[in-house]
Amino acid sequence: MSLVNTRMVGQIAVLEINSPPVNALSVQLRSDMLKALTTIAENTDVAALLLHCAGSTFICGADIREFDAEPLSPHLPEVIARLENFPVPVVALLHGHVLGGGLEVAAACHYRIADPQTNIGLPEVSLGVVPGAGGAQRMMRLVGVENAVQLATSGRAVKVTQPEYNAFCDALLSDTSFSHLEGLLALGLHWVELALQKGELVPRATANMALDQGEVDWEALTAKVARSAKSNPVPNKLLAQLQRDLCLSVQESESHTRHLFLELRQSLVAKALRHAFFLEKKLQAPRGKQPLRIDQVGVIGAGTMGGAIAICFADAGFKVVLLEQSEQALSAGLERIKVQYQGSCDKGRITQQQCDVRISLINGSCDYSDVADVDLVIEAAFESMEVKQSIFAKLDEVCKKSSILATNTSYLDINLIAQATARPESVVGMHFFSPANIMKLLEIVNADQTAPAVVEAMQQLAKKLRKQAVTVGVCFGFAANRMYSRYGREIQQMLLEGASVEQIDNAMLDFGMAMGPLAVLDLSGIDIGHNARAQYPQPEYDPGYFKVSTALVNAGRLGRKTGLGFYNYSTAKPTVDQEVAVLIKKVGDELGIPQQHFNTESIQQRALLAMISEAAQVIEEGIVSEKEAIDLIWLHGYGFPRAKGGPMFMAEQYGIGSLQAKMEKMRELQGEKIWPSLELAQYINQD
Ligand code: T1G
Repeated sequence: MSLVNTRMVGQIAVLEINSPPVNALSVQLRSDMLKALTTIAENTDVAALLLHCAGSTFICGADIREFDAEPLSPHLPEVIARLENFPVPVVALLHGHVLGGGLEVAAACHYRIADPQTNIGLPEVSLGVVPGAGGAQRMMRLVGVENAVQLATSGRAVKVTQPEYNAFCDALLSDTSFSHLEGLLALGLHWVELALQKGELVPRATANMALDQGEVDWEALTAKVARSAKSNPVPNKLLAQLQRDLCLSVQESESHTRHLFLELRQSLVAKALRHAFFLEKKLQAPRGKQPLRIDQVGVIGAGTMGGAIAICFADAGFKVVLLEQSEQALSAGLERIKVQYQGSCDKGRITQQQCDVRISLINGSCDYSDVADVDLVIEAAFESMEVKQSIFAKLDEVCKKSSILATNTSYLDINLIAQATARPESVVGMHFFSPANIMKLLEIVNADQTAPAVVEAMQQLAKKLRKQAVTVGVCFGFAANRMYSRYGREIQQMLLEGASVEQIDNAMLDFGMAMGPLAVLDLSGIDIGHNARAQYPQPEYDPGYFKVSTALVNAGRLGRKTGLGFYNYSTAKPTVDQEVAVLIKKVGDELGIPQQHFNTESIQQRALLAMISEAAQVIEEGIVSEKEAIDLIWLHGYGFPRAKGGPMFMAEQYGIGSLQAKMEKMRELQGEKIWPSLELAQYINQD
């Protein structure tokens, strides 16, 4: 069955693309488009061609699922050339998302008319490739060199109404302007009819349009792109090529980017970024399921986490009751929220109206009866079992029977919290990551008696909150913090074995982590993890187990909040503090830890090995039901470099043989309990 339909409306040939869910430019669609264009071109009754898409969106790019295989003909540049050189005017009618190859198709059409809500973008770099069919070059002629380069190197989508890009469209269609017409297609057809009557439409190739080079500060642009690209080398590769090719014709420059696109498709970075893309899609909540209704939400605790969680829900349009023990704590919490929103407004991230609306959605209270009718309560109080059990007993008493009771605990046993209620089936973990309104990761903790419908409702809710959710079981630190704690253990062990603080952090920054692990500890507070671990017996088989943190906490070095941690924060720029090196050496000597030489590579390998080892155990114990959850946790919870795909993706690159050998060596050095022998083949793809 063809993925395109064609029909005549008066003198207008309508070519409708219909390839759900996102009209991706698969080889079949490319072929069907070319066949349809050939037929239409032969029809002399045609005065203009209107190209549009059925469904919720225009073309969202090439079919990414085809990137693992050799590219098949017809290739997109053939479709682009046919559209650009079409004998009659071609008008693209745009809605939803116009991304990648979809934007390249639209830019090759002679005119573009759009729904004002349309997003346009060239996200190729976020997939480790570059626009392979002249999108950047044609956009330079439509919206100017700098705007086009920004769009192509950032990978971020923008609204067609954004001033820098509104030259892209010849008209924005909203039914207010044509109230008598039903739907976008009718608006589009009417626009083409009027333009034809006025003789305003002619075939015009974007590639032949003049290029206004303008004053582009390439040096500043290069620095800016490098900063935002983080571990992804592709944006700067594209920038350099576009700068080099500026004086060439679209066709010449396009052939260079095409070559780069084909080269990059099979690169490890592109494979890692594709892995991350499909990971996120695979684990997102299934569409169309009718979950339990959640309109109003209660949040217990207006501290840093509670306030940020309230913001998450208000950002998604939920009414929130924020409950605190005292008026003083409540007004401090509400004030922080106001400041946060006004800050986002002052930075232009939200409008003043959005700011006011979201603040108005969050109502404070010190009276539990105000959460009696909410559909979901999220407890974000002090991390103590006693405190949480008393809160849940109270909630069980006051909340309506259908309310779901969730806890944001990051370590504690949710089964024990649920036992404080008569409705353990309605108790679930909703573990946000700090700052909760920024971090994408959300751990949904499925406790022993949590009802499947409650878990499903939380998965659907996560989508509304624009979170990447993983569903996990109950254990110390659940999946995420358990793995991060194992990574932290290995980091501290390497400190005891002679690696320096700056060596460790620089090695992990070089690896592409968003922050060095010791700088992260200083930011979140060294005492937080220390106090959480203190509630559990220390493992005898691991004498160095977080002994460095213990030593710093005992020395009053809790991190940024005390001005001293692994670094010294008395100056604007944190400095390395010899006192810490002395403290660590003293602990290492007392424990008789054998010293060894470290370099960037050995630190990175050892850290990654620990991540993979703990991940395999988390999968083996069924704490996560899908192994894909591991990489999603690291990418969205701990700033693992996306261009490396995640620990499990990297494990596949390393290969089981070399991993087993490295773990065997560590087991000989540190023992089975720390480095258990694992059947890695069960968890790591080798195909
Ligand atoms: N190819 C294949 N499948 C795709 C796809 C694509 N381009 N985009 C989405 N899907 C699948 C997705 O996996 C999911 O599948 C379903 O569609 C719905 O997506 C030559 C080289 C468009 C904003 O990078 O950003 O063009 O889970 O759940 O939330 O120069 O999808 O149902 O099985 O995300 O409404 C550039 C990627 C390609 C766009 C819609 N294009 N897609 O979000 O739905 S490179 C992109 C998105 C390129 C050219 C180059 C989002 C979306 P399933 P969804 P959504």
